[in-house]
Amino acid sequence: QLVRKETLAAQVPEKQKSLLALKKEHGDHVIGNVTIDQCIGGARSVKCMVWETSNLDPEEGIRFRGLTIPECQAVLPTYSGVTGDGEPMLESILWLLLTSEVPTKEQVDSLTADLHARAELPEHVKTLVNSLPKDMHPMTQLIIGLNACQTESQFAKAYADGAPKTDYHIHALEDILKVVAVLPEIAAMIYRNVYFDGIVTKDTSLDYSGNFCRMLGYDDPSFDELMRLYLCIHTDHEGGNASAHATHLVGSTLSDPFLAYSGGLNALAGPLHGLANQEVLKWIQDLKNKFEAEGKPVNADTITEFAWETLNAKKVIPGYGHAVLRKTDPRYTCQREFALKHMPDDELFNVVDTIYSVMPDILKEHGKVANPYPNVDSHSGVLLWHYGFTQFQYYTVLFGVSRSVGALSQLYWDRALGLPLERPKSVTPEWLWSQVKK
Ligand code: FCX
Repeated sequence: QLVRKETLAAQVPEKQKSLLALKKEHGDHVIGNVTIDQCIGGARSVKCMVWETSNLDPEEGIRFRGLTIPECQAVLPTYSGVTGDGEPMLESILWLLLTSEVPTKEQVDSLTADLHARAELPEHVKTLVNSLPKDMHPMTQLIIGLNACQTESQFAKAYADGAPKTDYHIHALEDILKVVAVLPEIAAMIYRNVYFDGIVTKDTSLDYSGNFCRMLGYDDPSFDELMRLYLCIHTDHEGGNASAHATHLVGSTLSDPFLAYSGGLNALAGPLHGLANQEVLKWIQDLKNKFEAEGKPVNADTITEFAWETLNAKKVIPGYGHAVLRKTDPRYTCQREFALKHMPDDELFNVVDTIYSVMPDILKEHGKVANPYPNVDSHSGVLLWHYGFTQFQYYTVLFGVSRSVGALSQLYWDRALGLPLERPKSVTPEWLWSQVKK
């Protein structure tokens, strides 16, 4: 209620006016040019998308509405109610990304209640998710579950009923909050079905993250804090990453937020993107198994040997490198700090730390990688593993729950600002040759 009526909708006219003025008065101002390299090479650094909610600097990393991760940790409401004492609540960051304002604890609590009230899954979705084969990848199950929830779309209904385009953002917001609310429900059903007894137990006296942990079957307050951190830092990474961009692209056709975010989840499920977090754990397990079988310790030398085996086999080191970042990802750093605080002696944390001490030099020596430093996926798995959450095939689902918050906050603004159908120009190789042979 607060997000919708008192803060968010009131901001729309001003922002519409500003973007319109930019387009009208400076529409022909050149902000870059495109090389053949960029055209063939996945459009790296081509500036062709507006993104309200966050910005990624190659050196500094992500800022959510202008705030770095440490700044978010310092100012956003926490579950304890004491700002700075513990991790920000997911609802805090949802509020920030949607409205660009730092919420009060009271505002955040109202959003928690709102999300809990919207969380009920339709019966047909429960039946469908329960019928899925246990050996189907959890991300595939999540995507099927979310697509099936599309029956609830108020945006699709309003469009079919002839809603004016000036109202699209109002209907989109209803769907956006519904998607954010139902994702943990679908995700918990999948986890409990695939690995346990299928029973999901809620506790809506808790916040979004705490309740999600109970539904997954965890009741350690320290794990709740990890989930809060995890969900906050994975929300948004500006617009060009594959999951956010896919959501934005699909949404630009006026597909509703359920369908648009399902598109984003499909992109997240790739190993060069969100699936890298499961790949990191697999890489570490393979490393441990190999050297344990050979009677060797896991240390800097054996990690170096294993890294070169991976690179010489023409495979990537999961969790390292980035299309934009050129320094250690601050999402890695804050997870490392969490580990130093909560699990300094954990065996796998120490393996990850040792990998960090040798991998940048290995990748520099390898000579191909633009960024030899770790990204977010390099650290997230070992934190979950510490709490007994060892089912690493599932890890990307947690990323998927979180990314909805950023990609869909932006989708609200896409509709509020009336951004058009996205349709860049492709060119043929022959046309490219014709340009250089002129
Ligand atoms: N290990 C080995 N080789 C790597 C590498 C890595 N970690 N990272 C990049 N390279 C290789 C590329 O494959 C490419 O090789 P090629 O010339 O033979 O095609 C070359 O180095 C140059 O790539 P680069 O410009 O550095 O990186 P890109 O922007 O093309 O790709 C990703 C960025 C993230 C895809 C790449 O670094 C990678 O594959 N990393 C491992 C997977 C991973 O961790 N993904 C998660 C990223 C992120 F945090 C997220 O979205 O979740």
